Amino acid sequence: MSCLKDWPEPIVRVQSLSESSLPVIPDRYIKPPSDRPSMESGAGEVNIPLIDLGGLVGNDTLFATTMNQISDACREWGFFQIVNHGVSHDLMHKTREVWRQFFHQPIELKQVYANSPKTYEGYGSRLGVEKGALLDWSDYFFLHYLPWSLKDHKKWPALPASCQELIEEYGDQLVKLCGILMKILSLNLGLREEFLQNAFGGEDIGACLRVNFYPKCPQPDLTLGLSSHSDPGGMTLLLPDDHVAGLQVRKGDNWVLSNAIYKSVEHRVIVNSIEERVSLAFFYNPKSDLLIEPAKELVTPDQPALYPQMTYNEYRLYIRTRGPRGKSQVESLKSPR
Ligand SMILES: O=C(O)CCC(=O)C(=O)O
Repeated sequence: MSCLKDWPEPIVRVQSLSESSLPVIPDRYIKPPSDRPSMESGAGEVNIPLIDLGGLVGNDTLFATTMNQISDACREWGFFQIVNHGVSHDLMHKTREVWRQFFHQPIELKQVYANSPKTYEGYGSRLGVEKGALLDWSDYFFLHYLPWSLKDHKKWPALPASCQELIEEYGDQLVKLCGILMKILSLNLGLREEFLQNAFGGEDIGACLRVNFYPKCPQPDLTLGLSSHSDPGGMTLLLPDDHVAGLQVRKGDNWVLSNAIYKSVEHRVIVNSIEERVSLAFFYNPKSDLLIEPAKELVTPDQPALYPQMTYNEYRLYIRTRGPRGKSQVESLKSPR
């Protein structure tokens, strides 16, 4: 696959479009009718699982119930909400707000961090490098938290002054939580508790943060803040905006390491004309050069490996070249049967 050097067209910051008070959005952001947000949602009938992780330190019955709830949510949804997860609420609030302040700084301060598709690190406004592709209504900041060799404070915002310290603290608490969840996910698959963490590279796992900024949009019914996709990594911890909704999830497909026993949810983000939205997606990923394949214990004659082996780097490059496209990218990799 070719190396991604630069964006195919000059980058336009969505925030500057929003702030210019255009009554209509440029054509590049108008999605085909089939991809536009549907206004009548069946959300009223659907209950996204909400799991109290406090149950993991409760008595045996509570522990077993909580483990089952997580197992069901991973198999049926690939997505769940958690409470009593141990991450400080004050820290979550401060980290999200410091990022909001980052995006509200003058453009010159943010442009210093303008990113390229080579690593995606920094301040960005598009995913994918296809010339003429339709674009999403959002800007973002992407950074590496782990491994240590990729973590570089010089690439993190120097302002607001507390930003780097908050990212450090937030990342530390999220890595701990991911470690706990990896054990639970392993046990629920009938694997040793350290299985998934080791398969991800043990101490050398990767962790990245993408902070999404969805500016107000004059025609939210024609576009998306983030097109439908499923995250390429192992697990994502999402901190949504505390008062502006936007995330939509679909009950969808596969997760490679578990040979599709666990789902990787397809999701997208809608925008609105009244309020901006900020979300923090923390990606817990396999070490980039490890070969990813299903756990041997989960492959049987009846359930052969669904995908060919590949490294996480190869897979991510595949996704990054074409940008978010629902599940089509993972589907296209399926082994012939
Ligand atoms: O903004 C959101 O709620 C979701 C963000 C997301 O899906 C992502 O960053 O991959």
